Amino acid sequence: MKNILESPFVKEMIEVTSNMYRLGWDERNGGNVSYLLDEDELKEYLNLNNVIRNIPLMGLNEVDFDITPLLNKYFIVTGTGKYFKNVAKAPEVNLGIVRIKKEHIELLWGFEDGGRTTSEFPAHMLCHIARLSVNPKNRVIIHSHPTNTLAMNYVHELSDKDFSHTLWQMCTECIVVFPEGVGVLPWMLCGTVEIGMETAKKMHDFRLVIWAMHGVYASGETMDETFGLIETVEKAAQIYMLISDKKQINTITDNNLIEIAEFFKVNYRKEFLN
Ligand code: 2HA
Ligand code: ZN
Repeated sequence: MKNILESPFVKEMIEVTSNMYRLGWDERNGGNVSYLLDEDELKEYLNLNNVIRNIPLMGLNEVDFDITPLLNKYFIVTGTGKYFKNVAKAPEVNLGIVRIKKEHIELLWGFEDGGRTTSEFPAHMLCHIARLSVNPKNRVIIHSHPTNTLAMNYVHELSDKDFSHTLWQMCTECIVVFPEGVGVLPWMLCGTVEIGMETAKKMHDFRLVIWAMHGVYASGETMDETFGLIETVEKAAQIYMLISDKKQINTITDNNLIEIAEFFKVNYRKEFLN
């Protein structure tokens, strides 16, 4: 068996959580990450017949929604109550590798202090199901609390169209990075299946969904793509927060946006232009 602490997926989890902590996006136990793993790759590091213990699905039951699309799939995921700050120094305590079953999840590695998967596990699983239905290559869901994106929620209209349009105008390349725009949910109670369902609905159309006054849910085929998406939205929101109370004399016009999108050949959401 290879050493799991040297595996690319554990290293990527450490890198992404450390970066998000250092950027100030994930204070205390804020944020969570889940990453769909390839069984053949995982087998090189773990005996998959060795179940350490079962963990309840935490709000996931057949009445809530159908977990079937994820049955027997493997995820590495951050733990409930765990701090991103601590993942690098104790990955085997702050992270877990689980296999999804109908009635519970099986812990195969990690959560060594008796911990369990993030309280946002229902939302993560619903988002994986939604993204896999539109892109079978999707593997990553990240929830985070990026500072300027949250700040912007307090001072900007929260419709998908208005919010996306403003973000596109804040940096020239935004429309290339997220041509579909972003989805925005109103303030809702977190940790529930309901917010997970609403997020998943929007994830059919957008890779990134904002939870107003709370944070973002982002998805992607790789850790880099997913992190880069949050980073780009956050950068745009930062520009907005730097300029929105100042006299603005220049802008990126809708014609400019069309020009960029056409040059880079991206399929942007045309109804989000004015
Ligand atoms: O898990 O960010 O929304 C900590 C959170 C919950
Ligand atoms: Zn949160």
